[in-house]
Amino acid sequence: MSLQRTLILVKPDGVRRQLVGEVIRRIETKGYNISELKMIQPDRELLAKHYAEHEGKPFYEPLLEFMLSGKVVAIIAEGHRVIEGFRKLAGTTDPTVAEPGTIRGDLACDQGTKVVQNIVHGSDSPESAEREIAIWFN
Ligand code: DAT
Ligand code: MG
Repeated sequence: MSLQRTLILVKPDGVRRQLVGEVIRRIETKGYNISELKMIQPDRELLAKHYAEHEGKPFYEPLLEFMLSGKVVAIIAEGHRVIEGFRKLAGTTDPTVAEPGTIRGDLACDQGTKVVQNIVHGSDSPESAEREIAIWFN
């Protein structure tokens, strides 16, 4: 068994809607271990690094504005295949069509905003996870 780490964020919509506990509950009951956790108000510089891959896309500016709109809970979760496992728990990007049973499918829907607000972020590969953990937890 090889331990893997992933970076999970409860985004400002999740914090505003008091879903932090619900997201943590789903991570823990699935069987993953939370090794670090903090609440922070990210600044633009941190978010530009985190979302560098999306720079230039039509939703990039709305995405940064949304992520700047409130506090975020940053979590490092550990477990065997946790990157894949949390992405599955989160559901697909568009919450309107995310499967019921997933965080996004159960707790969010598209509100017609310029950027999709979907409660959580989860790293998508081991390389992204290590890069993102370094950004959020120095
Ligand atoms: P994910 O968060 O599922 O990894 P992503 O990395 O492609 O998705 O995009 C980051 C966030 O940007 C995503 O959670 C919601 C928003 N987003 C992505 N694609 C979008 C689109 N086509 N229109 C509006 N918002 C979008
Ligand atoms: Mg992504």
